[in-house]
Amino acid sequence: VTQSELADYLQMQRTAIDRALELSLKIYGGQAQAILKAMRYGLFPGGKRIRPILLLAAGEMFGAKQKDLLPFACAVEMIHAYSIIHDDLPAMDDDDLRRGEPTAHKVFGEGMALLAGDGLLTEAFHLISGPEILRTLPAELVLRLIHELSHAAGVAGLVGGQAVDLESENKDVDLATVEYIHVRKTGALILAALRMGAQIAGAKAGDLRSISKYGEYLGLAFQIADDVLDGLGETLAGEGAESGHKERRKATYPSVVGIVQAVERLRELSKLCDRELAPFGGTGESLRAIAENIITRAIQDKGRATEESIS
Ligand code: GRG
Repeated sequence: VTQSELADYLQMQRTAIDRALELSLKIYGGQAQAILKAMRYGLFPGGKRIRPILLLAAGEMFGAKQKDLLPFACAVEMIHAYSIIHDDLPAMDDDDLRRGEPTAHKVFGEGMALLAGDGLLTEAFHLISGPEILRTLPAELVLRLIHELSHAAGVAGLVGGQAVDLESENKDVDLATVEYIHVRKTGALILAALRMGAQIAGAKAGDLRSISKYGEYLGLAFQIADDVLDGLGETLAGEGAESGHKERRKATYPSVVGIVQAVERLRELSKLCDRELAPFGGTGESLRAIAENIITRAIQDKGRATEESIS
């Protein structure tokens, strides 16, 4: 697919996800309006929506209907939104800006931001365990999906990765620790999204294994690409355009192995993603194009900068 076809595809999926997210919070009324406003602030306008898009792409690739996938896609995005709200709090990354706008605690106060994150995390599981889901999917499958998602969100995933990240601040860490953090803090939810989509579609065990491998490579590549694009190998985390005043040293791939090695690792991960998708031929095209878009953008950007500095 061309870049413009991919852009259209991503936009179409984003529109479907946004609509489903809107509807999922409409069920609450009355006194909960203040907390709902803070939760919605974390969700809208949102970012790239890459995790729910990956869930839809993996599910549709194996023939699932979008309407069966959407609640799970929303749940994944709600967990992402919660993690961002909490990550921005003064006790964590202490950021004033997110996606160019004031962070949730700057607008609603720390208490309400904390609750908005708690609300989104809880709502994610409420949404995918409701009676409407059980009308279309077998309870055993739904239970497995809930188990996988909570695994990715918990100590084995987001929370565990974030904890080691917090402990590693301002310390010299090795590459193994950086990968440990990335795989959990960033990779786990990406992997879970892909696996959930494939399982809702009833993908065969071998196909699920390939998608999982692709997910592991993409999850790691996503964080390395993010750090490479942020130039975190050269500057202190938090010094970037978004926050402006924080001076904490963060464990990143480029800061440990250097930008050239980080870009090399991205190239390697890109090949590995392609290798896992090759057996699917044209059916795997959306996942292939998404990986290429994430990885190649960072390679091109930094590759150019590095070549210029060498020559
Ligand atoms: C348990 C109190 C408590 C907090 C936990 C789990 C957690 C907070 C934070 C995990 C955090 C985190 C921010 C991971 C970073 C992953 C990452 C690369 C985020 C940026 O993702 P994008 O680029 O963002 O998909 P957009 O803006 O597109 O949504």
